[in-house]
Amino acid sequence: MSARAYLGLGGNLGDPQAAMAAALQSIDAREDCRVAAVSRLFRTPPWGKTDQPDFLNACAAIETELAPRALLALCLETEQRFKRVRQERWGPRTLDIDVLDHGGKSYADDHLLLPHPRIAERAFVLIPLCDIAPELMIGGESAANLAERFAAEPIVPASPDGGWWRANDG
Ligand code: PH2
Ligand code: MG
Ligand code: MG
Repeated sequence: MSARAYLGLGGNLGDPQAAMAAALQSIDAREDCRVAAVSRLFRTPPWGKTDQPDFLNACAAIETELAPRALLALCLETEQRFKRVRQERWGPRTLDIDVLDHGGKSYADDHLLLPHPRIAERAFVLIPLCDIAPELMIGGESAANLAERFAAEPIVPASPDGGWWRANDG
């Protein structure tokens, strides 16, 4: 039984676009995962710890046979694999992949809470998510409704469409 899951990707160190693209290609190459849709890339101001470079962020829809915890494990493995620059001591990161939602279900264990509990606070997640899943319900509200509050945020498209992650080796 496959489920539609949503991932949030980001990075602000090294070449985050290349790291995110390589990560999505490797996930798509698996038998048990298919990348079904990818948002545009967005340049986003740092959230939380603000004295660090802007991030690039995107969201992806994955059709997957993996259960929530197995998908989390894949995301963490993939982060490790495509981190090209040594992690600095605070904040900045080359590649972060978060599970946002898995089949619209609630899930909780010691390592994973779904839907991701901070989506509604994060313009850098909601605005990319609206490219691919404006109707996705998060805590009783659609991604599109939640994103309206962030209309004034300086979150700028950094690619014309969602094709930025595909290999361009012809
Ligand atoms: N990720 C963080 C902390 N802050 N800010 C933006 N704009 N984008 C991120 O992906 C991000 C962040 C920790 O995962
Ligand atoms: Mg994160
Ligand atoms: Mg993370």
